[in-house]
Amino acid sequence: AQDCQVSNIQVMQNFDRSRYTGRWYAVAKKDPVGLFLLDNVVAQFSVDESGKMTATAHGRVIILNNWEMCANMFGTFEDTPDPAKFKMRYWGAASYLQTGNDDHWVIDTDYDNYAIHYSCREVDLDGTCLDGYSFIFSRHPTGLRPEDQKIVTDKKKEICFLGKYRRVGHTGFCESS
Ligand code: AZE
Repeated sequence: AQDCQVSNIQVMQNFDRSRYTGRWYAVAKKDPVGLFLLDNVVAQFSVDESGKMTATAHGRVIILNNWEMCANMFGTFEDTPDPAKFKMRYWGAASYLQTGNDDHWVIDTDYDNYAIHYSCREVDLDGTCLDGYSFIFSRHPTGLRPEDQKIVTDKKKEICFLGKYRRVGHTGFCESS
């Protein structure tokens, strides 16, 4: 079922952005090339009065000369013809943080427990993803429920990132601010 073509990746059917709102804890991530959120990653999704999706996220980062800090980030989402595929413009509360415009796809979610996010930044000449990142989110700071683990593993395989994830720790580093 998986030929690893970015254009063939199946996303969430009938994605309901209002059910996706609220707090999500990253429990695992696949990193892109370059600087990235290290751990303590928590995202908060909202839908405004006009129906547009926005999000905030924080996470521990190390920038410049080994300066460790909590990155407070903002994202706005541009809709596409597929309700589960967005373009995300993002920036940091501080100017020295990262800005970008990434794909933001919701691969699967049950809205109440788990969500699988995918973003390919660079598609290779053969149609596979050359540089991308992905978050596994949970509604529970303690991690995924055992009954959701197989679903998540199967989806990691479908998006061709199986074996490329690291666990995301939550130590409270970003909770003080
Ligand atoms: C995401 C959840 C929705 C909101 C945002 C997200 C992504 C944020 C980054 C941040 C990178 C920051 C760095 C700072 C030095 C997908 C978690 C904004 C990719 C590297």
